[in-house]
Amino acid sequence: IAPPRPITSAKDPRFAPTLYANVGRPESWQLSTYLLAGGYQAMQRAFDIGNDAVIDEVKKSGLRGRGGAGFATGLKWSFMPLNDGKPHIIICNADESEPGSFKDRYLLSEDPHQLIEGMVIAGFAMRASVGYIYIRGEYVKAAERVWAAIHEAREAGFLGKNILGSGFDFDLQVHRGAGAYICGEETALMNSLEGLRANPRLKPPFPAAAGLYGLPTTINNVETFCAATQILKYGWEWHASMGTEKSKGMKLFQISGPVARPGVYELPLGTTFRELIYDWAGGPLEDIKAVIPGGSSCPMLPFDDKTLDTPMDYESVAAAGSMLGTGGVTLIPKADCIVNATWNLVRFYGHESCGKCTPCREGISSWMTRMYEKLVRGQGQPGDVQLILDMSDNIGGRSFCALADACLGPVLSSIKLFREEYDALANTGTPLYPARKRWRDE
Ligand code: L3W
Repeated sequence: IAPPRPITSAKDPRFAPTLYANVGRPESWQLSTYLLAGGYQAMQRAFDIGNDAVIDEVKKSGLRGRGGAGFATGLKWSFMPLNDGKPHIIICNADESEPGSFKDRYLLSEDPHQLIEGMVIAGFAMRASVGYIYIRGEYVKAAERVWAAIHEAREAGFLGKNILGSGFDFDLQVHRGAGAYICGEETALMNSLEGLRANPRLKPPFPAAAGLYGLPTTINNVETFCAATQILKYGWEWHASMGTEKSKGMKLFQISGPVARPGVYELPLGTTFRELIYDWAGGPLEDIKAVIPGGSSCPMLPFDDKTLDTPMDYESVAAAGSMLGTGGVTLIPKADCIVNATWNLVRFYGHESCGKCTPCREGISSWMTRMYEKLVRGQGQPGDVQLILDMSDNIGGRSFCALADACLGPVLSSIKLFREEYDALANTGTPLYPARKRWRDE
């Protein structure tokens, strides 16, 4: 299929989304609509070129995992053992729960066949016989749409035995979570799928060596599987022609906070924060002081020219002192109390900690949460900010999984950027800016 013309800039008038091409179209989630838009041709192409060529194609495309870590997808797929005689499993991590991330939700509910096609392609490449889609419990409509699409795909012969006469057998199951953020951590997700408490497992072994039920398993994010569909549809060269040298392709960026047009924007990796915030999202509605670049666990950056001119790719955001994560950009208003805004996130992580390891259970769920509560209630004391920093020293890098470190992202960056707001609360009990009303307070 002739690829859409690559987009090199957010100002490019040839803007042609692919991942979100069907989102917003009438009945976009139905098989008939998907087929009219060229659906399931990528899968046929995968069968034509063969398993190893599919992995090679994904490697050459430069696709990196879209769930937050940015790990090379083709490399991850190539970790799956060959001819080991064991059943292979693939899992779609659709437990999107990171504050500021809401891109997968619309892929699931508006274009479930794109995901199904990507999972068949991945399953074929990695010699898997079954795939599980683990959907965040709150995404009720998305789960219903995905289930309905699976039934349609089965009836049409796109899932099941001997798909389209290829000799490849593959089926999908949906599993709904029950509202716990930790289930998005890949090893906790596998425990949850097995019916166990969702505690993370030690890595290594990585899932490709011992995953679900101890079998070779590969877990990818929803957007990653959908990108694989587009790569097989239009070819690796098309994908590799967009983005930057090390961060290739299109990405779903999300923007929330006081902007004119919050939402999801499909843009090339390397688009600057300025282009996203001003050209696409219509600009801020009030003065902004900080930007969370990629989901709440990514450290805040100051809202200044340097940040605005930073390209949103994995390397540039890391060089600026944060992470691209899921591309979930959140703007924090100048007139909002930063301590209260950070407390909102600390409460989230404290509530979502699984409690397995001491640094996270005692450090985040208990001490950090209580310190912030004390500060925002005006009961702080001089020395409290230093105590938070000392606690962070004892938590950072010492927890079993990334959740505790994720909480320290906003804590440490907000203290570094806005120390005077913390000191004012700790020393006088009065915030420099009044706190915004937060839904948790209601
Ligand atoms: C084999 C090796 N496999 C790494 C695999 C690993 C995993 C992937 C990435 O966290 C981040 C987190 C959040 N042999 C391997 C290997 N792998 N080395 O590669 O691994 P890792 O450990 O770097 O990251 P992770 O545990 O997947 C994800 C950040 O993303 N994040 C995301 C937030 C939450 C959501 C959500 O709710 N949807 O995305 C935002 O920034 O903080 O750092 O598959 O097995 N040697």
